[in-house]
Amino acid sequence: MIIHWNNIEPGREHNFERYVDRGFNGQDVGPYNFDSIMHYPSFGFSHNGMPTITRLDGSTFDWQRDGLSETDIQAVESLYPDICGDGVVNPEDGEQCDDANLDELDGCRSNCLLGPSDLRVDHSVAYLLPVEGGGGGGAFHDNCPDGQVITGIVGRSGIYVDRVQVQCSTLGLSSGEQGSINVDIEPGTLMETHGGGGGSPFSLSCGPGQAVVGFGGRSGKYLDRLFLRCASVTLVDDWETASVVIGFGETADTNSVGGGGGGSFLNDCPPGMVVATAKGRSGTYVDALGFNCHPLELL
Ligand SMILES: [Ca+2]
Ligand SMILES: [Ca+2]
Repeated sequence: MIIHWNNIEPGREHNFERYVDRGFNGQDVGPYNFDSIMHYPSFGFSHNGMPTITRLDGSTFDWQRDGLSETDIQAVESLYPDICGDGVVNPEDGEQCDDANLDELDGCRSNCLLGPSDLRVDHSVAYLLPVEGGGGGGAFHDNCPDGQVITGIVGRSGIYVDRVQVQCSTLGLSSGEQGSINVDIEPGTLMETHGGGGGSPFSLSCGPGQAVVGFGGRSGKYLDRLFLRCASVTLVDDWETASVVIGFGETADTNSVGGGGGGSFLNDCPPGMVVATAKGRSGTYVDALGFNCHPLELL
């Protein structure tokens, strides 16, 4: 191609210098590429409406800004042979996969590591927290449906906790910003009510993205007082094992409901587990309440 120096806007000539003119050791890949996304159009930086660049035969051309040309890609690959996102798996560069897309949940993440497609509660493993309260009333057992965890309790309370109803929520994953994976926790099944109609209504609810990981309060013959301990569930990249793992944020307690009788208690799930089962006894009041903790599992 030919550079027409007289047509270039004064002060813009440096845009038309070759790397050798600027004292750099350059490297050419493939034939001269008019179709490169980096190429100026014929009238770029013209100060007089005449072309600044033409082909050798004097013809003009437009620029191409739709995407990388084939030769552009070859040039980048020759400079950076192991690229995550080029669709080629380069194991020697630590890539486990490379599907060249931004879908983080199709099994291959945009950082070229294998990734999860779903998050579930493993009900086959349970850690039983104590049942707090007395032995009156009839037993109940609330298992959140498959894939759901407990995120709150609504009910009624006065000097005791009169009634409880467990809120289960679904767990899911979605692609987040800049290659991250979001854990989505959305209200799911509201379980059956247990207890009587005394007292006034309350709602104890974990914050967005949080699940119950413990409970505290006071108890004696009945469940006197109750609060829930919540933690946010996140996915974090573990660079040591080159994988994504489940992480838990700091815990936060809900406000507490009920009276001041009985003795105080506080029961936490082991690290890494969340509450997905409630159990207890109820009649006129909630006589007793406890929970089971279960591990979360990435699929
Ligand atoms: Ca690659
Ligand atoms: Ca992908």
